[in-house]
Amino acid sequence: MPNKLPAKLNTLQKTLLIIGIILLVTIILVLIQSINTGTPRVLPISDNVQVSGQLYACKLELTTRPESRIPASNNWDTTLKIGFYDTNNTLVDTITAPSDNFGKTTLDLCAAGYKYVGADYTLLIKGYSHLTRKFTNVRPFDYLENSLLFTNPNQYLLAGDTSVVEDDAVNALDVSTQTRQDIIYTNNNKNDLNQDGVVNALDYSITMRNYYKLGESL
Ligand SMILES: [Ca+2]
Ligand SMILES: [Ca+2]
Repeated sequence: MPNKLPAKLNTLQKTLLIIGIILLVTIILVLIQSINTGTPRVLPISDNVQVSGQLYACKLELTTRPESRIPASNNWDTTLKIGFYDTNNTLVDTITAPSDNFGKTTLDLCAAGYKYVGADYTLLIKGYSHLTRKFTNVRPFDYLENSLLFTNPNQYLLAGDTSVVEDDAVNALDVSTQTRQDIIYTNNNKNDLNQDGVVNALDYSITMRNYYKLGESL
């Protein structure tokens, strides 16, 4: 009997100690959670959150197709002069850039310092030895990255404007240029309209087919 009382006290002490430890750990965990996460704020239904802004394109990819190339595919490179006109037909900018064999021209408008917003534009696009084509109601700047295809047959860039006189017309000046002794039967790039590597009758026939044609304008 004399030994039972201390034994009971020890058991009670152990129980209290365990309870104390559990309470202490619980308190510490609650404190840590409240410090780290806090209490999330739930917006009441009456809160009205609005986000607005304008997106404009940084990267614009144009695909154009010069007519009558030999071979007909993967042979569409030229140098493009692209005029951007706003809804008032006011010239915003003119950009000159090469297109690759797939007809693609990639413009980084942000790097160039341009800040266009979403709106309709008219594009006047002229190839290296081609007449100007007009593309209306174009929205090139609605997305951060945008691609425009101008490759339908009625959108082909018409060839034959090769004279140093930049008149955006196919006429006698271009014929006389194309048949010059220092150009005919050479690989002169501007007069090799079909890009088969030589200036000859095939190119001359393209010029004659477009004779008297003019580039499109606003
Ligand atoms: Ca011309
Ligand atoms: Ca040729």
